Amino acid sequence: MPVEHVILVAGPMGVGKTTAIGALSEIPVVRTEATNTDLARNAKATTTVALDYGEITLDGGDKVRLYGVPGQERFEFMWRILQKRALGMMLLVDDSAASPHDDLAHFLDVFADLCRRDAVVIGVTRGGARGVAGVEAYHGVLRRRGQMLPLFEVDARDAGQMMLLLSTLVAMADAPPLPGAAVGRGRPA
Ligand SMILES: Nc1nc2c(ncn2[C@@H]2O[C@H](COP(=O)(O)OP(=O)(O)OP(=O)(O)O)[C@@H](O)[C@H]2O)c(=O)[nH]1
Ligand SMILES: [Mg+2]
Repeated sequence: MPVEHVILVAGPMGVGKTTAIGALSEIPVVRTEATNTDLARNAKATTTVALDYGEITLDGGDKVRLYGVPGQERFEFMWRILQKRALGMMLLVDDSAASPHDDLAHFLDVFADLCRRDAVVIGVTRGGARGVAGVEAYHGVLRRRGQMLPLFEVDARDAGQMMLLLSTLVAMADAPPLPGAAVGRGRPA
């Protein structure tokens, strides 16, 4: 019988969360944009101030409710509440930001509940320039933290790439834990 899943899309301000939900959703995204009052952090004109919402039906008929979590730090209380009821999270990190490795570590700390459940996939946006070495550096961050989470370079505007992230997450949630596995459930090559 088809079931419903809640999946969060999280990451720093301006990383591409609303864009990613728009790329995936089969309904018009319910957007909650307002004028950005934190121009020092990010020069974008508007920012998400409550949850963005989109929906997608998977091949087997399961419905995914996608919630875009506002990226500004002042919403951190909301992040902590939401992760309790989510099946998993797509965490986006902007490779062109000032300190993207610290951003990754910070979000993995805040969403520790989901990480403990191995229910997180990471998408690195605006990469490209640094190529394989750039991706390897993120794997280094995860290794040092003892967290083997799937990580992909993505363009949040690309529905196919975002679908790969989502499918990976759903497959991880469906898979039984590996016997004796302390961390992670494998990652793509
Ligand atoms: N080059 C590039 N641009 C992107 C990508 N994803 C989003 N953008 C652009 O970046 C800008 C910000 O994207 P948003 O989707 O609003 O970012 P957000 O994470 O929802 O931002 P907040 O809600 O303010 O936290 C938009 O102009 C997008 O078109 C990406 O993967 N690559
Ligand atoms: Mg947004």
